[in-house]
Amino acid sequence: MKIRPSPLGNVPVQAFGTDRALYSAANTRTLDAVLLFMNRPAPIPLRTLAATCLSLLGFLAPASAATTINVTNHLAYGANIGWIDWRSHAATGATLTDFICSGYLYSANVGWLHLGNGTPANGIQYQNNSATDFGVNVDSSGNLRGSAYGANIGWIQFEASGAPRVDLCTGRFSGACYSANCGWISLSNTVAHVQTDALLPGPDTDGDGLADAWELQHFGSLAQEGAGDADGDGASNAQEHLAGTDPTDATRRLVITNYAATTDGTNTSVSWQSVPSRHYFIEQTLDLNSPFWTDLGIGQIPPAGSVTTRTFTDTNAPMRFLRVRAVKPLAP
Ligand SMILES: [Ca+2]
Ligand SMILES: [Ca+2]
Ligand SMILES: [Ca+2]
Repeated sequence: MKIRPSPLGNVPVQAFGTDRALYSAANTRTLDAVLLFMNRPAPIPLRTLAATCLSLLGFLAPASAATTINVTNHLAYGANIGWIDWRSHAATGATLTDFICSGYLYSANVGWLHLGNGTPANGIQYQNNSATDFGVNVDSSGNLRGSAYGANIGWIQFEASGAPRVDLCTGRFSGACYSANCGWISLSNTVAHVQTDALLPGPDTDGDGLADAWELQHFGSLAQEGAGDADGDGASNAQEHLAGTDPTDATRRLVITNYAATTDGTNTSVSWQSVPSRHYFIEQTLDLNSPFWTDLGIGQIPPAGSVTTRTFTDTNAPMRFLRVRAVKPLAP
């Protein structure tokens, strides 16, 4: 097996420029908070109004192209080839977006491994049907699927049998990928694992606040605008983009689906639609005329499937308003 004497020499110069262009195009944007109000039970001493909202947290553009892999947790392991570094280089190491991986891994024993060039032909994900459109994709559940390539060892498959995956809330990898020449490569074991600090949104070339890949996946073009509401469900395209919901499915949006409270309002239960890639906060205010929203005290809530429910107790009050806020844990 040939070992390359100068690994950096294998990294095309073009890859640096491509990555910079890719991640500098996203724009800062704002978002109205309150999306929906639920009917409050009446008459009761404590009147509670529930709402959902989205957070802008973390949807700002990263300062520059760089690997998203964690400084501490960046090593995979193959019994036949040893350690593989996913943070092989600060600029060209592995980078993850909501849709794809790109960049280079490095093994002292087999050299550079390419995850993909970051520019899939269809603008969404690699098709893995040609030598110019290969790479590893990230699906909406965090599964890593596709093919990486090493000049010295050939294709490395990310497929269901090894269940390679990134946790969309923690960034931690699990499972394994497979090389016909080198065997299984574990992304997580008892002494090391790979972890990404962020899932980047990818480019927004038309500057409408919607990542291009997200627009293309859902609409097939970049014609939609953030302020539009393609499925007419009351949540704008931009709001659905932030909440991770389907902008073409009127049954899916960040919305409170069930609410219940005891007559004194001290015991309350709230359910809302949730997605795997978002965490949630329940916030309250006692006055909608000059609302000052505060966390209810539960803290950040991970999703529990397509619907998440929390039951909580609180003191009595003349009235109390609740809302659910979505955040993307791995926003850059
Ligand atoms: Ca866009
Ligand atoms: Ca909508
Ligand atoms: Ca929708």
